[in-house]
Amino acid sequence: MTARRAAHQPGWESAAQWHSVRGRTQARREPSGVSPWLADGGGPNDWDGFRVMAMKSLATTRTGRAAAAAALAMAAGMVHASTMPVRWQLNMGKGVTESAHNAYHAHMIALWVCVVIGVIVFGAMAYAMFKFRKSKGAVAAQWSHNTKAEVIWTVIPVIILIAMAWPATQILIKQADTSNPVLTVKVTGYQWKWRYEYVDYEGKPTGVNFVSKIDADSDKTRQLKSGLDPHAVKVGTESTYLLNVDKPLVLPTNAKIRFVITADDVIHAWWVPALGWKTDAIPDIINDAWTLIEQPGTYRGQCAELCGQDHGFMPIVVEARPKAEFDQWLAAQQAAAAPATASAAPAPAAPQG
Ligand SMILES: [Cu+2]
Repeated sequence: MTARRAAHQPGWESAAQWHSVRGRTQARREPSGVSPWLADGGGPNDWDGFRVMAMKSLATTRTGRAAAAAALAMAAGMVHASTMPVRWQLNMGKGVTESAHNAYHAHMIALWVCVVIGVIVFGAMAYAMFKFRKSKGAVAAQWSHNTKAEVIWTVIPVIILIAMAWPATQILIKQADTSNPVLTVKVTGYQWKWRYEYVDYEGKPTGVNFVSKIDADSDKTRQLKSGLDPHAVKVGTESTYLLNVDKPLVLPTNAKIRFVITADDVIHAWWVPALGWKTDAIPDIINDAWTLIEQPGTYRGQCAELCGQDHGFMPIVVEARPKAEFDQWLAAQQAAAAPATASAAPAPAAPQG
């Protein structure tokens, strides 16, 4: 890794300026300085406070559409930023969906249970070692079995495990229920790109279908002896080397989206951490999953199954937009696709990378 940016983060003033200059849609793609996996992130950011501020300004003033849009965009950027890993981040991200929150909470419960058990067990050990040390004249007891103690130290962990498994199972059952979606998207993995088909939306087929592959900047930079600096691959100030695509998967917020996931050559896995799950994409098998994205934003992921030489070069980008914007986008895609499907042959289904 090359030298990283120090703790400096762009100030909110500068982020605000940037957003208001670049406009809402672009701004939403902008992480406002917090880095992805690779990059040179900074320390903790006051995202939540700023989101509240942005929302308040939107809710109370309602004057100046540009200001409101900028505030929303900054809020979105912030949510986005808070979903991306930052340097020295130890805990998992909270994500932007109910599934992600559930996973986070289950993880935190398990973590605290482990912490309490660890404190009790190691505390008892430390106490025993100190209190009953040889130099104080302690003599070891000679018994080897104590049925009562053995029952206790078996039953207590069983109760703890059941207490943890019960809510976790509820979460898994909920996560498996893909019924009644507003939108169904078919995701197909190829070496080394993704195809997204908007199978139906609000009960109607959409005909929208495209391939999403690594962006040109990352692709040029990754070539052997390209001489290009991966840290120079950016969207705004966000380092997006190997984390950006030519065409993102655009999705509506606050709508249940069902994914049917498969592959056309080898096994891939579709994974966007902010959504809270990953699902294998297996040839001849359809797996399904669902999501409901709570916040507009750009959420990045990658193929999570070793799928060949370019496995590391098939990123995923989800762009979540409010329903009205999504509807507009979908209509534009349909309009663009209509004449093309009438006159041209369909795009090749399984191009080689
Ligand atoms: Cu793959």
